[in-house]
Amino acid sequence: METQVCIIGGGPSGLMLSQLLHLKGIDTIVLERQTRDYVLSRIRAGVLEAGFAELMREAQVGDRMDREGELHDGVYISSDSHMHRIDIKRLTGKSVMVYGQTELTRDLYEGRDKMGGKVIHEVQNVVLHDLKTDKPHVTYDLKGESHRIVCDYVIGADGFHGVSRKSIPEDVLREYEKVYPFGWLGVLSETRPVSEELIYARGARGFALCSLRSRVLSRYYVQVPLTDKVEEWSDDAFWAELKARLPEEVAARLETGPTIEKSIAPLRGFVAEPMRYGNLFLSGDAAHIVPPTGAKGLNTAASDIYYLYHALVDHYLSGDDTGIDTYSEKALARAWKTQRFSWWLTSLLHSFPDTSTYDQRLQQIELDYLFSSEAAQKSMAENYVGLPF
Ligand code: RFL
Ligand code: PHB
Repeated sequence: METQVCIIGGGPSGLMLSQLLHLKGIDTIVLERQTRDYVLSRIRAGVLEAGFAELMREAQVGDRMDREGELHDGVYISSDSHMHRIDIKRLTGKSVMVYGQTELTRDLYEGRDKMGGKVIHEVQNVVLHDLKTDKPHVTYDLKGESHRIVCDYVIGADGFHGVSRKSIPEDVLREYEKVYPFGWLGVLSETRPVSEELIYARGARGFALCSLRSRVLSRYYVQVPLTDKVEEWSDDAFWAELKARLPEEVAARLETGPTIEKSIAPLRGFVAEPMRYGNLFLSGDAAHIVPPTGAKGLNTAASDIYYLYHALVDHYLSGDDTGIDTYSEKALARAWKTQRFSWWLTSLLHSFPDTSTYDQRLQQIELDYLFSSEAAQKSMAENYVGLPF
């Protein structure tokens, strides 16, 4: 088989790029290891930056998001019993869109189906070849048969555990990593959200987050030690811990019920450089991971796609390779800024084991400063709503 752009990974970044390029007449094939149902069963991100929502509309898959998603103009930060609202809309002129990754991925698959996009599921043993040449190729197995795709460019959109990043020689790739000494235990429950806007809560017992997917579906998280096992957390224990970390008046109105999903995700910051090797371009989690505080993971994947989309359109439609040649530099500059923001918000709101009293006081002072300074709030708001692409 032949195509112009072979995309490894049918997660949100791979599908979005495929959809956008198709609309400009550029041919792509997406190779995905899992079934579609499996990809759609993953509960992940929930908050989209304004720029991402715009990209969904440009990809002609934004209608349901605009109908069912919720625009949020602010976010709460609580510290023990004190609640402070950061007025994102007033400070930046923009809002964020609350719309789940599951829904957005479903919309992208439907968009691909409608346009006859080529997405091949359940591929195995994907191997990238000749990346330094003008005609790289990708081999894979499907139902016991071997296949080969010849292309101009390979896009590594295959997540943190994919093959693409590992195809870059060790003496070229540099990796930067920060592993946090805790994880997030998250649940989804068919209950009315405790707050119309998200609450990021810092408390003596650790961090908690109140988020939502709709008026009747809540998403909550609590910080837990890495040694905790999800099976050891009963629903009752989860609700009790969440309540203990929220301001009393919020805890008092928390609606509880059976959880329909429960999982623990470790927190990590990771960046791989460069994001280009020959004619392979990495995007999204294949190149960088952030801790979920601040909801930047999926949004940073989207900014990579924005740069790649424009770079490839300029190459194919105008013969201009500037975007291709500057992709790694531009994407990394923005990805590092989201690392900084996620690290800052994580450091501000979590309890760190073995922390000194000096560090605890500094954390409190940093929060006091945020609550009292318009400039500090503006800085937080501009990062939360999304830095420009
Ligand atoms: P994805 O979504 O991981 O998709 C990559 C796709 O590639 C496939 N794949 C392969 N396909 C072919 N051959 C191979 N060898 C392959 N290896 C892998 C995989 O099956 C998959 O379908 O990466 P993408 O598209 O870059 O999107 C990134 C986002 O998914 C990610 O940044 C966010 O979900 C991160 N994240 C969160 N971000 C937020 O902004 N807010 C959140 O609340 C949030 N929660 C989370 C998260 C990530 C999690 N992970 C990765 C464990 C919660 C979790 C549990
Ligand atoms: C979520 O709704 O899953 C969510 C929201 C905000 C975050 C992380 C996760 O910072």
